[in-house]
Amino acid sequence: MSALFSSPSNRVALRFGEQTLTHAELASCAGALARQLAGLPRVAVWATPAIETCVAVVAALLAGVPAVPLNPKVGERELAHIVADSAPAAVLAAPGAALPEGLRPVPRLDVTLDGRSDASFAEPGDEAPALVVYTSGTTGSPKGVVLPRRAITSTLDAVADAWQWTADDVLVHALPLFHVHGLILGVLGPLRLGGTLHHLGKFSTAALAEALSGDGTMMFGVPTMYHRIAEEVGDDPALAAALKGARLLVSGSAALPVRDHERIAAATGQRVVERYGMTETLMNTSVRADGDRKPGAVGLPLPGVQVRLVDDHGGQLEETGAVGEIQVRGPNLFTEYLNRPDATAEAFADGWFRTGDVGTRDPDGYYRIVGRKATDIIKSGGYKIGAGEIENALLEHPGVKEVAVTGEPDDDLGERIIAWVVPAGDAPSERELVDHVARLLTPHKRPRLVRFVESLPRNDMGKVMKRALRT
Ligand code: MLC
Ligand code: AMP
Repeated sequence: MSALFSSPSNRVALRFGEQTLTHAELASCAGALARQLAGLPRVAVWATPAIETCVAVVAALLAGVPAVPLNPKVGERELAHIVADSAPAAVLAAPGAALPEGLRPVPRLDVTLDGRSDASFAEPGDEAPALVVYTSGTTGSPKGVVLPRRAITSTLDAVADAWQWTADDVLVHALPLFHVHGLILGVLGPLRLGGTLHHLGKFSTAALAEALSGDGTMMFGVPTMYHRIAEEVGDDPALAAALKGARLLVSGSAALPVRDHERIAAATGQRVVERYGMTETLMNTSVRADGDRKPGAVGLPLPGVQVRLVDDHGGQLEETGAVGEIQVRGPNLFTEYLNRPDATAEAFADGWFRTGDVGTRDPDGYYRIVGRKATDIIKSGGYKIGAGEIENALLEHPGVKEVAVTGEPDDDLGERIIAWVVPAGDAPSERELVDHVARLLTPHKRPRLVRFVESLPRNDMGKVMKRALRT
C-alpha cells in the first residue's frame, strides 16, 4: 500500500454495522478498484455513510487519482456546479445506490468489496492532489479545495502526536464522509495509523454509548453532537459510563459551548478536547491529550503549523489577549481552489492563509476563537454555509422578490439559518421555500425559519443591513 497508509495488517480497519474489512482486505479490494482508475484525471465518490465510500477513496488515493467526495443529499443546482467545475471522469458508488439525474453523463463504477489484487502502486509526490473538497464561501457557489497528499499526511501525523493516537485506538463517529472532519480525520486517520474506525452510520447517543462501551476508545464529533450528549448524559447512566470509559473525546468544526463542555465533564469526568481546523488548512491547533483541557479554548498550534493574529491593517499582534484575524502557514495547507486563481490569490497574505476567523491568544499560548470576519458565513451543525448561496437559490423562486439570509444563535445547531423574504405577489408558504433550498442545494442549507417582511433594511448605499435583522 502507498506510504499514506500503514502496512496492511489483519487488524480491523473499518466497521460499518455488520460489515468489516481488515487493513489487508481493504488494501486488496481497494487495490483491485485502483487498477481500474489508473490514469483517470479525477473521479467523484458518492459519499454515503458506508464502507464502499472508504474503499472508493482509498482506491483513488492508491491510484494517485484525485477524488471529489459528493454529499449524497446534494441538490440539483449544487451538484451541477460541482460536476461542471471538477469534471470527474467517473463516479464511484456502492452497487444499488440511486444516483441523481445530474450524474447521468458521468460514467459509473460500482464499488464492490470482493475485488482482490496485490498490485503495488507508485506513491505520487507530496504535492500531488489527493482530494478536492467543496466548501462554501461568502459569495457564489462552493469552491473546490485542492488538498495535496502532504497536507493529509502532515495533519494526521500532527494530530496523532497531539492525541497520542495509535493503532490500538478504535475511533467511533457518525460524521459525514464528504468533509474533512469525517473523511480525512475520521477515515484516513485510522487507516494511516493502522487502527480501527467504527462508523455509526447515523448519529444517536444510544449507538454511541453502545460502541464506546464495547471496544471504542475515541470519539470525534461536532458540537451539535456534544450538545445532544450534554442534554441527555445527566439522566442516562449507560451513556455517562460509556463516555467515562473512553480514552479521548474530540470536538471540532465549530465552537463547543462551555456549558456543554462542563455538563459532560460533570456527568462523566471527561473533558472534551477541542481542535480547530478548516477545509483549506486541515488542522491548525488542538488541545493535547496530556494538556490542560480549558473549556472554550482550541489549544496550541499543532507541530509544524504556524499561527498568527493580525489586525485590520495586516500588522502582527503579539500581546496576550489582543483580538485579530487568525492566519496560518504550514504543510497542512491546501494548494489552490480548483479553477479559481483569483480566489486562491485573495485567500493569502504574504504566504499566510487568511482564515477569516477572529481569535485571541492566552498567556499560555492557547488560542480562542471569538468570532468571524464575514457576517455572510453561517456554521450550522458544523457545516459551513454561505448566506449568498442560499439567497441566490431563494431568488430563483418566483414568489421571492428580495431576500436576505442570516445566522442566529441556536443551542443545538450553533447557528440556525433564517431567511428574510420580501414576497413577489402572494407569499409562497414557508415550507415551499424551505423545500426549494433543500432540493436545489442540500437539506442542511435549508432555512430553519422564514420571515416574510415588507422590505429589507438598507443603508444609503442600498446594501442590506443584516445586523438589523433579528427575530
Ligand atoms: C429535514 N430533512 C429534509 C428536510 N427537512 N430533507 C429534505 N428536505 C427538507 N425540507 C431531513 C434531513 O435531510 C435529515 O435527514 C433530517 O431531516 C434531519 O436533518 P437536520 O435537522 O438538518 O439535522 P440532523 O440530521 O439532526 O443532523 C445533525 C448532525 C449533522 C449534527 C448529525 O448536522 C451533521 O452530521 N453535522 C456534521 C457536519 C460536519 O461534518 N462538518 C465538518 C465540516 S469540515 P436524515 O435522513 O439525515 O435524518 C470542518 C473542518 C473542521 O468544519 O474543523 O472539522
Ligand atoms: P469548513 O470550512 O467547513 O472547513 O469550516 C471551517 C471553520 O469552522 C473554521 O474557519 C472555523 O470558523 C470553524 N471551526 C472549526 N473548528 C472550530 C472550533 N474548534 N471552534 C470554533 N470554530 C471552529
